[in-house]
Amino acid sequence: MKTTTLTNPFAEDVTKGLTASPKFLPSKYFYDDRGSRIFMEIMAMPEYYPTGCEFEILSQQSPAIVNELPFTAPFNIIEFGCGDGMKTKHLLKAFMEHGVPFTYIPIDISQEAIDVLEANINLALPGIDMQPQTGDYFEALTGIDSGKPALFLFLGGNIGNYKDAEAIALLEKFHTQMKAGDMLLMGMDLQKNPRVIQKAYDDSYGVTKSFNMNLLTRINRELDADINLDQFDFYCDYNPQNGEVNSYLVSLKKQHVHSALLNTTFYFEKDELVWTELSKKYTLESITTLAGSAGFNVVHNFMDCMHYFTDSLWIK
Ligand code: AVJ
Repeated sequence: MKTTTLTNPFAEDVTKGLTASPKFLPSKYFYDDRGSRIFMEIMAMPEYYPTGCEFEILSQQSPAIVNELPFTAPFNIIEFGCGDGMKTKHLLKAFMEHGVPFTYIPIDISQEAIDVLEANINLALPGIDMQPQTGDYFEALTGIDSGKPALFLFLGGNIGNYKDAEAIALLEKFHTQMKAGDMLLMGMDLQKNPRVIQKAYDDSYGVTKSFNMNLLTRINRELDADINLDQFDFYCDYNPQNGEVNSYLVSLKKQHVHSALLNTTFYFEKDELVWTELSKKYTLESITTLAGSAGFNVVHNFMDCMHYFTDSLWIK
């Protein structure tokens, strides 16, 4: 086997996922440069309500969120997967008006995202004390002054991509990095009329389809494969009984695809599924349970006026 395949997590995960039964591809690989642009198109669709809901919460309720925080001495605001900062900026503005000094530490895997965020935030909030970090969430944390109280931010509903056991494991990692009295604000999508959720994930423009198909484009480009995109379709379904949106690629015929880089052939049956993403929807009750499983208490749920989405404030 070529050494590149041993040190390339994408190559390893694709090999694992496409030889498994049932097949899967991890949703974190959606976000190469093209995938990130397609995700911005998704966020701009009126059917994809979470973005607008969280924007409403943070633009209207940031002063109320600030009021729930007990910090009276300088503290850190540490944001995981910060994106472009357009939503966070409202919260930071409320903290600046509140007057207790803080350092804003956004962490993202993408240098491009950090550069855009830094420019946006400096323009909107001149004089803010900001120390952006690029890289892995937990590696970045090791360089931070942990003596100060901290507010952790995990916005956008990204926790919904994790199965329950994985979500608890991630939250326990957050918990280990926090001191008693530190807080976590988590964006979480709520269960609602199933049609509303179905429309947000199975849009008629085909944007979510191309978001998923981009995984195949990435395999072709990065693993030198010969996948014919016309031979695959996209399918997704929302199950209101367990709150899960599951997304899939579907092989439209019995076929095989070859990766020259991996020197491997992958076999697909007609109508075989490749699971690509879980987007979990919560109830206020399941949020309390999840928080408790990871050692947190829920302080308050800040919801939009439709009660579609919550920024859930937790304390250690
Ligand atoms: C970025 C993980 C919050 O699950 O709603 C959007 C990604 N997938 N449409 C979500 C996504 C399909 C999104 N998150």
